[in-house]
Amino acid sequence: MRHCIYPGTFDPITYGHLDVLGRAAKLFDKVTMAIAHNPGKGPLFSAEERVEMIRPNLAKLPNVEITTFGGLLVDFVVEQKAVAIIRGLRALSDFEFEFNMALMNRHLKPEIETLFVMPNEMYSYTSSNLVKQVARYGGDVGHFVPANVAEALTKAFAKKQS
Ligand code: COD
Repeated sequence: MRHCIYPGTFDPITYGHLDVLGRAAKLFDKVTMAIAHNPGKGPLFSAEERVEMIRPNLAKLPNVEITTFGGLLVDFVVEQKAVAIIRGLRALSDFEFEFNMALMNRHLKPEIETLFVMPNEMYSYTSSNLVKQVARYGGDVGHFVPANVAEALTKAFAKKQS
């Protein structure tokens, strides 16, 4: 069984992430979405909240599982008996960070491949950070994230202001 890991912070998940996930699910027998706790990034949502937000959006992808992880990504990939890491590439600006991370992961575990997937170009300017900025000031993010995520963003920012 060909199994890959799609890791990220996903704070929050966007249609761009889901586009990449759908493409990976067609290529592999099994995809595990791995939500990094990533406290260093100061996420708006806890890892558990991110999982709960993503889960309803996986209904049409029966070969996708979701979980959280801490520690080194490559250790998690080995523990899961997966063969590859999937990452999304939106534009040239993603390249340097992704290139360095892929080479470091290869240095740590040469047997694990990193594969890059391009989302539909309509998502090339979507990012979790921009979505959060728009939502923070009351802008409509419905074009970029599923309805349950837009709702969670509205609630999270309302709570921060109160
Ligand atoms: N369209 C398509 N892809 C997108 C979009 C979009 N609109 N937005 C983002 N993406 C891609 C990103 O390029 C990335 O591939 C993926 O979606 C997830 O993005 P993020 O931003 O949610 O996730 P990151 O980049 O914060 O994830 C970083 C990791 C958690 C993978 C990394 O920090 C990690 O591996 N941490 C564990 C510790 C470790 O092993 N560190 C050493 C790594 S060398």
